[in-house]
Amino acid sequence: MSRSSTLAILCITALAGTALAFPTPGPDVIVGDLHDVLAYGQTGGISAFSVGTVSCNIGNQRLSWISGNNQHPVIGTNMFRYKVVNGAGRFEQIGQSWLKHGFYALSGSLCSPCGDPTDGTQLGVGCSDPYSASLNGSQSNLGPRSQVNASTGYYPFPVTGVTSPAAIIGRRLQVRNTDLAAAENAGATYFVEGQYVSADECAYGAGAQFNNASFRRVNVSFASNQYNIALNSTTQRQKAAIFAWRDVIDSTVNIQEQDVRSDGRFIIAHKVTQVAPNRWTYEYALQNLNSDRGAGSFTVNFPCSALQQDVGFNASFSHSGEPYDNSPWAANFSTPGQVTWATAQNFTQNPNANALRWGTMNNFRFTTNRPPRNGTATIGLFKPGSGATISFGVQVPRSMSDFNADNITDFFDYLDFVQAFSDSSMTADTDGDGTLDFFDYLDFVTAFSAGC
Ligand SMILES: [Ca+2]
Ligand SMILES: [Ca+2]
Ligand SMILES: [Ca+2]
Repeated sequence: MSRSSTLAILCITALAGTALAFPTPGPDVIVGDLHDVLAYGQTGGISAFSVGTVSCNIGNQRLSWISGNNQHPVIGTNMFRYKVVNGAGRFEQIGQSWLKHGFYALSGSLCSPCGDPTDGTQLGVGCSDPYSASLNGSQSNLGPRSQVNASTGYYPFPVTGVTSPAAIIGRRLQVRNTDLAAAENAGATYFVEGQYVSADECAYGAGAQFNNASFRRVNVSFASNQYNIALNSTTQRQKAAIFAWRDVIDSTVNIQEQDVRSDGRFIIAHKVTQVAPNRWTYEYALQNLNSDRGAGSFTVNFPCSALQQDVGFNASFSHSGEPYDNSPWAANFSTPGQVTWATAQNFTQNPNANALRWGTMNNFRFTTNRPPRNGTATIGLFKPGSGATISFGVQVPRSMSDFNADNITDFFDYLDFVQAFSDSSMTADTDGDGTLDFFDYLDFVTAFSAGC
């Protein structure tokens, strides 16, 4: 049995275990700094960048860094943007790169004094290793994401089956110009993210692989016919980019982490914003940190009395010969009481369907006439495995018939509505047009009869 397959099995064993209470020895790589950026220009409406990364080993054992086999880390970078659209904020992924393959670990002291220098085939305990933006953007040394299992850290090596990179943008961190243009993105805030994947640390289990992404704010500008990025602020270590929405932009954003048994982690952020007297925008962002199974659907409660308005979706795009479909997930309201966004095809129909893969984030949104209540969202896992879904609490639209907002529809709601209506209380203005009339009464009775 090869070392890599041994590691993969060990990793799953460790993740499946429950002994998380005590510190686990082992190597633990993090992104200590995003320290360097480059812009390469544009082709066909797409701009290319690269981001330099400095890794640190904060564990208590050395981390493998062997260039000639699959026992070295791979490094991905992403770009994200926050902006306000029609009164509500959205934090979206707008770009992704292929993966830099680590080839030699220096023995630097970025995170702590390096007391364990090595010959370059391992990252010493407490030591750091820098890759410049130029190295991370060197096209011939970049491999596809699709061949990497970010949960176990396994990938075949050497990389095969890839086509030559396109000039300028091939394999690099690609972003559509429309996602960068000042005119279309007034007031936007941009972030880059770096993430290391290492089979070696995964073998020691229980959490070392969940701190491998860090983010940093960048500024975007346009000059000499190309988009440029410049570093801003400082690197936020051990935080996936989705945390920037809450920790940099808006402290009221809710974030939770959901782990898939024997697999990896999803991070879900959401926020409900009242954008008009009778309108609320629900924004959900789902980042797949390192789940190999990926997500194939996302479902939230949506009562039949809720208006469907500005239903939206966003995903970043795979490129440069990755086999994945890039078509957007369609929203489906056909099941009463919920909305589900899903891939165009399931895993059986197409293993390369447009699933939410590791290292990427999707957004789901709608605006409706219903205020929020506590409800449920569900991730449908894409690849088969133990358990098909993960459910967790989020804010969802409250049904019109639940007039007293206690999360159930019963006769008290009817009584309370009739009282409010006869008192000329605007709480009974169910259609939100600012006047109380028979149409409001009709709307409520219709929703009440349907139980939604
Ligand atoms: Ca780690
Ligand atoms: Ca009620
Ligand atoms: Ca009305």
